Amino acid sequence: YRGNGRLGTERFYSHGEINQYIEDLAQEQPRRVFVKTVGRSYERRLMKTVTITNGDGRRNKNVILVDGGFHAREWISPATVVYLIDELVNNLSENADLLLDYDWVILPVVNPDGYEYTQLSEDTRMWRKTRKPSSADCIGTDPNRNFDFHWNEGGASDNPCADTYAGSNAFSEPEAQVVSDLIHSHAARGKMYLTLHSFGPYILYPWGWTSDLPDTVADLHEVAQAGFDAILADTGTFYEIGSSTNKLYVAAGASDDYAFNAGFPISFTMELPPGGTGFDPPASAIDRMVKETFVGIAAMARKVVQK
Ligand code: ING
Ligand code: ZN
Repeated sequence: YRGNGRLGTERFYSHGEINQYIEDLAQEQPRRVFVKTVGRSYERRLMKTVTITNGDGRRNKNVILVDGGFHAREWISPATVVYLIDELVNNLSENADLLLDYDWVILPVVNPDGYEYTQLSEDTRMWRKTRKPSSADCIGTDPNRNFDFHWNEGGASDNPCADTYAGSNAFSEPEAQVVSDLIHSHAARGKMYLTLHSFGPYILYPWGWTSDLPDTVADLHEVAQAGFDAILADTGTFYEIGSSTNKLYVAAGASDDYAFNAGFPISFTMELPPGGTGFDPPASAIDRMVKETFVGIAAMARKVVQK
């Protein structure tokens, strides 16, 4: 890449390139950036988190946990996570408030096997799930239906060939287990969990398993509103805000419900704007989309930090 600590927004990157990029950042800024291998995917790809700090050496700060790439075809999600990493690492002066009392823990690609599969050919471009065989005839589980909270109670399929297959059991997928471990290891100091999907645009909060709203819905809505306002002012993109079930559909076993239940007081699924057929904005759209989304994420984080 460019050697200025930035990966660039002109194209989508492979999982290997993204891993290499965060390793390079950690080498360049060893006091501020820490990479950890937190697991392996079914096809044994290394799953690495990057933890970004302001380098003051203070330990046990609050945590904002971000992931992307749950669903293979939603390439704009890892691209946005990469840009978020770029900004937090290389633009400390403008983002200092976001790192004063907070560390950011980021997993750019939750489903690397699926992500790589969609990069193979036009035929595989729209794959959603993981790549572990789910039956004699079919492959893959929906990692965002595989979490052990009201697992498979609605909006998920028992059919191993379906795109929303919940899995043979909760956490049947190593990739979902990795995210669960991250959630639990950071829950005590976790203030916001953010998972990036495509496509919306929506900022969704729990619950996905029921149409009931959490007791703290006002807090959730207030933080989401900060993101909404910032993005609208920046580019005019109009997000919708609400609970997953009420804005979209019932979907039990998703990661945001799981993180919220585990102790993250703010937990969002951000569905980025559509492009192409919906899930596949072209490379020419990356720059504008990732910058717009960063404005929203920063505004939401600022609201959390000020609370
Ligand atoms: N959408 C999400 C999905 O997993 C979602 C929507 C998020 C539902 C959180 C429930 C909870 O279906 C996409 N595009 O993946
Ligand atoms: Zn998705």
